[in-house]
Amino acid sequence: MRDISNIVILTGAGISAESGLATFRGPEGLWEGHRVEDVATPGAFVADPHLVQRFYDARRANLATVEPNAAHEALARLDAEWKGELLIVTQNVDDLHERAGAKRLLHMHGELKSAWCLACDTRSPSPDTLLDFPPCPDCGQKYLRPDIVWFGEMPYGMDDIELALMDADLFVSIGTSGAVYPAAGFVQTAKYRGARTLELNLDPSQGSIYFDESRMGPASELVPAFVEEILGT
Ligand code: BV8
Repeated sequence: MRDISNIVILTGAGISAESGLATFRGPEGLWEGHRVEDVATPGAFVADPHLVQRFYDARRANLATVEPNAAHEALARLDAEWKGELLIVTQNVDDLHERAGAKRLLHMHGELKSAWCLACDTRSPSPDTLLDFPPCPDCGQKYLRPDIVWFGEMPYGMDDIELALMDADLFVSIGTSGAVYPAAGFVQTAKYRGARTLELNLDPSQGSIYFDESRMGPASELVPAFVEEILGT
């Protein structure tokens, strides 16, 4: 881990699993019998807006019942103490990284706590529920949707992510199955540019073959140990 200066970290649902938030493709990966891929799409929102609003209302409400775990806390400590470049790219739409204190953070798939007005295109803090289409705080019209990147929509921050991957000396993937693109392709970009690549995951992911090293186990154990190791260098 010597001569590491620029680090990019990608997190997925697995880092929040020990906080009690369900992952997508684990046994509990369905919601009211719906596959997430079927609910998290613009088509689903047009076809049944109330079903989709209920899906995100339930997950937004759930945030109040969970806390960051040792893995989120360890990344926040790395963020505070790391003197080089660091970018934490999360696929997660929960707010556990920020509640643990992470600052250099990018939500590439949006956030449950943000709402997006389809009338005036502004983003604003989301009300607890969007089910009854409350008025946009900016334009007053009633076209708020969850500020979440659905399948078929362009993830946020791709330019910043690509730039960070170009300069990365170390790319670490934590708690993600490697099932969803373009996030699942970041390891290959980093590797191509000469970065070391490390995976911390409960099980082998679809992208494990691309990593120089894969450590299997719970994030609450692997991530604090990794942060100790990297800060010790
Ligand atoms: C786009 C918000 C293009 C919704 C989500 C090739 C290239 C580009 C695109 C595609 C492509 N092939 C297919 C596509 C389309 C699609 C895609 O990838 N589909 C998949 C299903 C094949 N991609 C897209 O549509 C993306 N957009 O490509 O746009 C474009 C171009 C031009 C113009 C316009 C558009 C957008 C994808 C974003 C979709 N939105 N989330 C919501 O959250 O409700 S994705 C969703 O999956 C979540 O964000 C989630 O984070 C993400 C990935 O899942 P994971 O986080 O990995 O979670 P999962 O349950 O799968 O795995 C958990 C892992 O944790 C497991 O490995 C487990 O072992 C581990 N784990 C469990 N417990 C622990 C643990 N690890 C450690 N400790 C533990 N305790």
